[in-house]
Amino acid sequence: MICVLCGGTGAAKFLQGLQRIVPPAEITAVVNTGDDVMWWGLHVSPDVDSITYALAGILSRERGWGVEGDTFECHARMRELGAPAWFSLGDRDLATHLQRTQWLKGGRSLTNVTAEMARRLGVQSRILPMSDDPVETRVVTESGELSFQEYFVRERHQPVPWEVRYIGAEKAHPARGVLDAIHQAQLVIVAPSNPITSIGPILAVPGIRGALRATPATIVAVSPIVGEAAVSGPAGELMRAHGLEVSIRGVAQVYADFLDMVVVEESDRKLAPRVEDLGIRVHSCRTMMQSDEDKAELARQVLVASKMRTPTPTSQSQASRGPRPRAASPRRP
Ligand code: FO1
Repeated sequence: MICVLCGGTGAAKFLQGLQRIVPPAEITAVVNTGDDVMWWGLHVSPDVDSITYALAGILSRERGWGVEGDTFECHARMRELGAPAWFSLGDRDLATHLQRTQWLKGGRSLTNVTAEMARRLGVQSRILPMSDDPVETRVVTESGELSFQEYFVRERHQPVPWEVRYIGAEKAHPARGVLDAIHQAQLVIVAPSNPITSIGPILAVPGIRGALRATPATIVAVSPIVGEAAVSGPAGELMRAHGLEVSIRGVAQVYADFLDMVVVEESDRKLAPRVEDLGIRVHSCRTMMQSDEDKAELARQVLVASKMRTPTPTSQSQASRGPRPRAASPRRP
């Protein structure tokens, strides 16, 4: 089983590639819920929905969120009626939020709702929210404190961020199945998502970071940073706000206490020594995901790179024996 820690758009594209090269039933996605927002009285879970739609094959290619070919009739009418409209919900997407909100009000957990949504959309992979407890990512900026969506969408991540907070994280518990997925995985992949606002909230849920440090699985991250900038979105500014250099070294530092390897864009191969001196291996390949083939090839490269850590050939019998006992790693006392 492969466990993937996921945020939004980059993770969704990566999973579209991964499920082309491994059986979808072997994938467990652990997804950030720090972006969740109550909108028009509905519980919207953007990253859970992006991952679910991606694995169901209905994610909008153009937007990277919401449903392919969706219309925005309700959104237009809501704007005419004076409702806030800076966060656009498509008409088909709206059904997800209506049903999720109904199910949650009926007492179901976000884990249960997410699994039911995925099942009804024909998704065979497991999709787990990081927690059923509320964790809200908030961004402290030069113009005040904003929710993640206010920062990212309403303000188009223009205000300079000073700090990111995960409100409620210290009281949150990993959703049922998350810790087991990390411990039982042969491979854990940190998707090419924003280390601060997509992966950060997941790592802030007590117990998850400890599980990553203890698992026998190989852990590989795909860098969302190429050169000194994010492939997309505000990851660079947010890393800088947290005192991290915006580079593959900065990404490796966020995950240094549990990471074995980082997969980086070929053009960053020259920076490998600055990551290897953290005790983390580097695999370089093409990481930009324009086409479906790019997505599948990147996923393939991650699997190849992770297997590189097994010096002996991974014959079927060995593989079926489950995870290898981990070589003592200096970073995991
Ligand atoms: N991103 C935008 O830039 N503009 C939007 O109006 C917007 C609406 C939206 C609605 C549902 C949803 O699931 C995602 C949505 N996103 C929108 C993306 C959202 O901001 C995510 O948090 C990002 O994908 C980052 O994870």
